[in-house]
Amino acid sequence: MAEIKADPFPFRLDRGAVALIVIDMQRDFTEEGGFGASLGNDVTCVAKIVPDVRRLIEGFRAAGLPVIHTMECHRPDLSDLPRAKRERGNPRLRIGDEGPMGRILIAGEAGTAILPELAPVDGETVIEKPGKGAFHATPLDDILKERRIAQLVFAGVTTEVCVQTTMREANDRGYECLLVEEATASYFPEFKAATLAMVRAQGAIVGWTAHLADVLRGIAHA
Ligand code: TIU
Repeated sequence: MAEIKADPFPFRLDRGAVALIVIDMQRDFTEEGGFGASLGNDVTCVAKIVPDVRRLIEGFRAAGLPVIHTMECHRPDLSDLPRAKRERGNPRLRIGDEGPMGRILIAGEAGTAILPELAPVDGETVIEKPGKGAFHATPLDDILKERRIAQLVFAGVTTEVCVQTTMREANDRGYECLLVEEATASYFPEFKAATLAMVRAQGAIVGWTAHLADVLRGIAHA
């Protein structure tokens, strides 16, 4: 059992029960012409975390620990896209519309793919999810239980939307959750800061936060 320096107190890492979950590191959220930009966001600040997410993934792989990737996406026939989600807001391009990288947020399209530098390797689980949370309408919980995973280290985008939603879903299902500060980003830096603060408040009410270097040190020595 290794300890990772974390907030609000050290995280006791169980090497046999931990997985990294990388949330939605897709071109649709990090590149011009994708879903994130269609909502009016400046995508440059989320794209900046790619090298740190890569370091985290490589640390897990080097330690022989599981890496799980998620993708927010919908079926080409939009059968898993609630009307409320398609019609929300006033984006330039809606989910399912043809954009410069293919149809927005549709499985199999170029823009929906995970960034090549963070792409899953053989044997890594990829969860395609229609919601913001990765447990909603996916087999994630069954897969984790089958592999006896009880601790989830989180990276990805965006901190207050898909990452926080998934952390809260996981926390309610009994998983211990740790969010890596340098490996997550929001289009709104103040929302990232607020999410980090609210996750670890009240004695880790949702989970822990930790710095990348401390997580890498912890998994290397576990
Ligand atoms: N818009 C936004 O901040 N996020 C999303 O729509 N999806 C994810 O966070 N992946």
